[in-house]
Amino acid sequence: MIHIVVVGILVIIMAILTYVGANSVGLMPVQASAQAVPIDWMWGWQVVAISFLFALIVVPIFYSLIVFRRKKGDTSDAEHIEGNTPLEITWTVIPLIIVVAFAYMGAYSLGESRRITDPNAMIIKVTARQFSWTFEYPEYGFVSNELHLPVWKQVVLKMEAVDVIHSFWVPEFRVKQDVVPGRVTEYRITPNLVGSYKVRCAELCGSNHADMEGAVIISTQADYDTWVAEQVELAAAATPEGRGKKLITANGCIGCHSVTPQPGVSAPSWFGLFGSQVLLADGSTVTADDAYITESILDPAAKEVEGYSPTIMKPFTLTPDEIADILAYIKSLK
Ligand code: HEC
Ligand SMILES: [Cu+2]
Repeated sequence: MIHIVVVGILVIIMAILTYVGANSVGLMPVQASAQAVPIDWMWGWQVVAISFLFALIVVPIFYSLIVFRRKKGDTSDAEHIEGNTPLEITWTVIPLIIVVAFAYMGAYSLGESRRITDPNAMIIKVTARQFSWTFEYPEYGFVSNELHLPVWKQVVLKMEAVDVIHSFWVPEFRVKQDVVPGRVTEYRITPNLVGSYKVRCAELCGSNHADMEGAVIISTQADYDTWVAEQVELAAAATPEGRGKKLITANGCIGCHSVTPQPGVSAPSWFGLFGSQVLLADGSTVTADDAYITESILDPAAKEVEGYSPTIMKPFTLTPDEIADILAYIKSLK
């Protein structure tokens, strides 16, 4: 009897030490989503159960090894015990209760993590491929290889893979979701902690699976808005119009021309120019099409616009690509 009391006390001490030790090594990364709360709650109880079971096994083993060691010169056999019904019922029923309780807690925390749904959640499209992630912001029409999210705003990721099965996993968010070719899977999260995290692929997907990472940045609404504005600007600058707009500034065209309905300083406005009828100095008209605009840039004096001096604008030497970009920009002015 005394042994059972001593072992019981030792088990409790060992369980507490294991629990404190397990918690102090930081088994989990920081909690960065509202959905992580119910998951961490369940995980907390699992650490309690693990610590107790560990102590329950290890303490009796070491206690027996030390206290019931065979004495020197003792060659007798140990006592033979066969069957103990109450003990067998106990060690079947208690684990059964624990397993059923954890099954319930698992279902409950999964439900809790999905219950938090905001009908106005922001939607972002995620594409997974060997071996990278891309994020499309349909609201703004740009694509990024970093996932930026404002804190405390729910987001729904609509995810699709182009090749094989991947899995979207940000440990700090706790939730994980497979990304499957030919099917759109959803991942709903409410980030709640500003910081930089990483998305990893959690489904072995090929030779560089381990490098399939992407930056996930949770920022304040203001920082997020700044980033969105930058991306919108970058995306616009990457189009032919965007490049054309840069070229007309770089070449000084807007020093004379204007892009609003008002005429420029000493030259016609480009607003609504494309497709319009331009009155020339000799009284004839010409349609402002690709050919006319191209000619006007390369050889401004070829056709004299009524009311303007043909000698003000010097011919420009621009590559066909640059002219195409400028044309695209002029066409967009309407
Ligand atoms: C120094 C002032 C000046 C600059 C700089 C200048 N232009 Fe002009 N541009 C004019 C004037 C003046 C006219 C009209 C005279 C004419 O008939 O040739 C004109 C005419 C044009 C026309 C025909 C417009 C119409 O309404 O029919 C186009 C197109 C044009 N310029 C494009 C450009 C581009 C592109 C650049 C920069 C790469 C540029 N221009 C730079 C003064 C300028
Ligand atoms: Cu992958």
